[in-house]
Amino acid sequence: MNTRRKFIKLSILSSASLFITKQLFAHTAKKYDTVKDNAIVISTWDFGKAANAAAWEVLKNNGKALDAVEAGVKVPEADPDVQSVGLGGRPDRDGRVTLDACIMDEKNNCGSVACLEHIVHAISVARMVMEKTPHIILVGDGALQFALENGFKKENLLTAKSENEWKKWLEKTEYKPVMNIENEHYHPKGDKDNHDTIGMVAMDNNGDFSGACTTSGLSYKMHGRVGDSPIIGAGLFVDNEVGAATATGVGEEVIRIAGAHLIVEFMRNGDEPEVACRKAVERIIQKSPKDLKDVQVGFLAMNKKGEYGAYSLQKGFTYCIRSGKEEKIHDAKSAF
Ligand code: SD4
Repeated sequence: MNTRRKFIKLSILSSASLFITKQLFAHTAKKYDTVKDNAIVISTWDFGKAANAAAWEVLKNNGKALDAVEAGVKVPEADPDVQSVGLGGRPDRDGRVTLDACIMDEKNNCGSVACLEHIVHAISVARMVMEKTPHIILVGDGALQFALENGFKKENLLTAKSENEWKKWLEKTEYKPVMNIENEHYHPKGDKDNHDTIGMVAMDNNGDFSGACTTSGLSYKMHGRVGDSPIIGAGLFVDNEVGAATATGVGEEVIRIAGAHLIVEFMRNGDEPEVACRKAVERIIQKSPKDLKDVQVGFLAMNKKGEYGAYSLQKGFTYCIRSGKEEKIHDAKSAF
């Protein structure tokens, strides 16, 4: 073999081995990426822990954030003991359990249902609105009709426990929706049931975000009242370039400032999640025409780096986080 041929052969061999080495490293790097715990899920209130566990089953197997958040929030929806979401949710003042829910993915697809009755998994109906219709929001009878046409089962969501509490509330015939703060009338100190909506945000191993939010809304609200939870930009917002945010508490205050969208925009401008949530709470304090003494609002957010944070108006807002490294319930800082 002359020198030139040898040189070409060597060059081919070394290019091939470089290619193989690169492929090997690429493979290792990809594997490392996958196990380096991109995946993370956060959700509102203590009941978020069980919801996160279900979401984590999807995320840890490299599932999509969209599937994770749906699977996650279905847990409290199906739990009759969680009296602020889905089955067993507290009714409106007419005794009707009406559900609000929305879902949003990494491509800005979104779907929502509001004032939906008789269907346990409002979040799955919202997802179906997103995936099977040209619309984003279906409400009331139209949402129910759509759900039934698509195979959802009609159920009675009013459990004996929630019905009895509602009847007791009726005795006072005092119209004051119940807030999720410790309150001498509804949630005496130490009452563990002083929580509300589940809002959940997840990033999957691919680095993609989705969010879901589902609730039976303010207890004993006026029939037909819709809160922030099914309103994209208020109760939930996802921007895959930036992160996502969700809200819980008195929806009127969250809608007034387009809370979740505002937080994502604060993060887009460089704020860390907790700072963004705090600024949104401060915006409510600045702008609300209402007396906020008995009003709770909690915000929860996560950015593309997997950093997360929360902030609330009043003390008592908790949230849960689950990742490859951490499973924890946190107390949010508050303005008051
Ligand atoms: C709403 N943010 O309907 C929801 C849930 C709630 O107190 O009732 N929070 O306003």
